[in-house]
Amino acid sequence: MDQSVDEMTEGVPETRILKSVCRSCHGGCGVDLHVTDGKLSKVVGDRASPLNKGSLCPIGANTMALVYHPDRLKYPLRRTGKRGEGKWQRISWDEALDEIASRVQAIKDEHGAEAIALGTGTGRHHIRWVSRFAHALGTPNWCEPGFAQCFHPRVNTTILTFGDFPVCDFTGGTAPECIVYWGHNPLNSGPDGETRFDARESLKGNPKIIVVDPRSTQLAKRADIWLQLRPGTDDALALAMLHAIIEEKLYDAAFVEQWTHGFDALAERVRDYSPEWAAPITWVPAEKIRAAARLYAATKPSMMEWGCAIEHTPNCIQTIRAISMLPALTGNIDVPGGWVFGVKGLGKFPSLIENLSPEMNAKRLGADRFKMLAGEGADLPAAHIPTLLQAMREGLPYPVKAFLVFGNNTLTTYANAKQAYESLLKLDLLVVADLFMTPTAELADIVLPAASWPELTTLAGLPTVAANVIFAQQKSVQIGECKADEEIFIELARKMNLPVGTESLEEVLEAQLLSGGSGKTFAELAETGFHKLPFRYGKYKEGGFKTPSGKIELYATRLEAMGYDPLPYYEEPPESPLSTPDVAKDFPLVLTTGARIPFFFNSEHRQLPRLRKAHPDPLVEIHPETAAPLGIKNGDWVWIETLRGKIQQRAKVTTDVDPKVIHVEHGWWFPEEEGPEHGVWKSNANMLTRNGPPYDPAMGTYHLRGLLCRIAPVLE
Ligand SMILES: Nc1nc2c(c(=O)[nH]1)N[C@H]1C(S)=C(S)[C@@H](COP(=O)(O)OP(=O)(O)OC[C@H]3O[C@@H](n4cnc5c(=O)[nH]c(N)nc54)[C@H](O)[C@@H]3O)O[C@H]1N2
Ligand SMILES: Nc1nc2c(c(=O)[nH]1)N[C@H]1C(S)=C(S)[C@@H](COP(=O)(O)OP(=O)(O)OC[C@H]3O[C@@H](n4cnc5c(=O)[nH]c(N)nc54)[C@H](O)[C@@H]3O)O[C@H]1N2
Ligand code: SF4
Ligand SMILES: [Mo]
Repeated sequence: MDQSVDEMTEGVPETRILKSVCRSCHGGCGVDLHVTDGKLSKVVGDRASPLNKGSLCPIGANTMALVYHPDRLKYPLRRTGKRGEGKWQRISWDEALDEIASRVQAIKDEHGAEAIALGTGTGRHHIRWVSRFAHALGTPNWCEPGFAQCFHPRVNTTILTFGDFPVCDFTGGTAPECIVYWGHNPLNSGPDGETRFDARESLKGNPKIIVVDPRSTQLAKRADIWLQLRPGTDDALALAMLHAIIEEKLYDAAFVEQWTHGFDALAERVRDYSPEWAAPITWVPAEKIRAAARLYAATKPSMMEWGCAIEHTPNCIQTIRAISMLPALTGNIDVPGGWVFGVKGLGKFPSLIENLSPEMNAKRLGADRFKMLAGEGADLPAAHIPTLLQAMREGLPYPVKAFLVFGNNTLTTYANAKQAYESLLKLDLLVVADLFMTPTAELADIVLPAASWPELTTLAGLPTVAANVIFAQQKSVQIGECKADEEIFIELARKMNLPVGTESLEEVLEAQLLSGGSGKTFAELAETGFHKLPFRYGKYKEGGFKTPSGKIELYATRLEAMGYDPLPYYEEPPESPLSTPDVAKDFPLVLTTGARIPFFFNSEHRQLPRLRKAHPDPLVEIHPETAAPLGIKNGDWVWIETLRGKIQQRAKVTTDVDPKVIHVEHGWWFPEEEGPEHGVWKSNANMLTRNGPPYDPAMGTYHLRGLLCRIAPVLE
């Protein structure tokens, strides 16, 4: 019997599909959020999205488990017991925001706005809102553990070298002939400005591959040349490759002549940095370095895929400078299939930095020393974390009394975790907004429940900074009383009667769209979820590069003006077999940390059952020749110890690392273990790392990869 359509659909719940973008990593995969009867019913990849073409990685595919996790924070909480005692009282948003507003105001009145610091995590949807709120409050002190250690060193360094931030040309349709993966494993990391799916697709044309990595990754196994260097010595390797390319005249002479500044000075600088000089430092044979230089220079177009490993040692600015000169000397700049410059689909975000007086800007912690992090050399200046922690602990150079943290698990991702802990304990006010009760949130006075990405509306532009694809993020559901960080900032600014920063979210988003290149309103963008802007290559040919000389500055005049060396040079990491042989006697192995795990994002996702099942324990990689004499077998718990402390991880005995190298995973805590610590001291890589000087002279970068350690079996 025939049924009417109305009869057939009666009782069937109605599903709406909202276009959005996954923000569980930096990647930005387009998604369809299915909403049925007010609940999120399905999250699937958007086939139309140019960045993922319908795919989702394991983390994205577990979004429902994140959104509806029973342990999500759902209401604001006020501490009732002693700090860290784990006693909480549910309060209303009004009470929470009133209390934060009045306590922040009291600290500001007594100690000045600079006594209030804001913290956040890497590449979050709200990262720019954190600095905006800080500036609206009048404080220059906001920070993010990646600013001196991740991505921003590359952004700031390339801006002064090339006038803009280069990205790999993934969406232009030209396959690269050669790809260099330098301290970077995008098949696992869904990294800054691309998705792991772009990375996979760029391999389809079967390019030549060069991998610079101390570990034999999937890419290293597939590589034409794998340069297995000693952790922390990337700069020496890059300088030696530059030496070989210049000495053997493998560079693009016409491009260099017309479009670079300071070639002769560079040639002079790298004269002594021969592959033979680099071999004992890097552990890579000289002939292999030359072979890599030859293959790289001869194969075009070529992409330089670089990652955060090059930013995890002091002297990172010069490392980045040296590596970035490889594409520059070979003319792989702004060409199809090479490095390109984005088209800025979004206008500049209103950071409100103009609200700070020059005197207040100068007070930013670290601004006196690290001008590329905290001063005039930074695209968006941020405070230097070790200096900030000192200000919390010792009140020097001035006291910091309040820390408002929006999306960072400080105890896991800051170097020297124990010292970070001691610093937080000295605060008068700690506020943490997060999805879960992390070990850091456990130390707070007030905990705020943050909305996760499918629960909020905002804009995203990717690749980050370059943004040739822009996305609308759309709120699909409301979980408990969770609020988007953006909304929390606006409400706090209004409660505190701040002179700026009180506009509505809609006003800010529309203004940013209007001043970008897309011509779209938010509603128009939301219909398709994303918009791809047309690309143009060789833009520099019209007006030159946006540097003082109009050319690519091999010799960086802006670095020179800030008082730093305008040419790259090598400096041995401050703790290493060569620089501290005394330490190496007791700690003979070289430690590297934090290669990305495909199932977790930094310290997140350990509570999501399917992801945790895929990777239940923290793993330390040890070569069989190193493990055997100590009686360590695959799967055993192992002590890893440095001058700072010791932790346990489970042994993965593997020939993928050099016998002298140990790799530990980062970001570990155990949400299933009892609070307030939740096992944060057991396997935390940052119990091992160091955050003391010397830092990168321009960026303040500290040391996460290439330290000294020893290992021992854990005896039951
Ligand atoms: N799934 C997932 N994705 C992520 C993250 C995550 O936690 N999980 N984190 C995000 C973040 S914050 C970032 S910065 C990116 C990072 O992502 P990537 O830039 O890809 O960096 P990593 O995976 O940390 O490290 C890449 C490689 O560096 C190697 N390495 C270790 N020490 C050295 C060294 O001294 N020199 C060189 N040349 N190589 C070294 C490691 O063996 C590893 O294979 O990923 C982002 N995406
Ligand atoms: N030893 C070692 N340490 C490292 C690294 C390493 O390789 N080795 N890598 C470094 C690098 S490159 C980086 S970028 C940093 C990363 O450090 P961070 O980016 O600070 O990462 P997490 O500490 O994991 O903090 C993320 C927190 O944000 C919460 N969160 C997620 N979404 C939201 C949201 O929308 N709103 C709010 N309010 N909270 C949210 C999560 O639940 C989690 O607790 O770590 C650095 N630390
Ligand atoms: S790669 Fe990143 S953006 Fe894409 S689905 Fe995975 S977590 Fe989400
Ligand atoms: Mo990062």
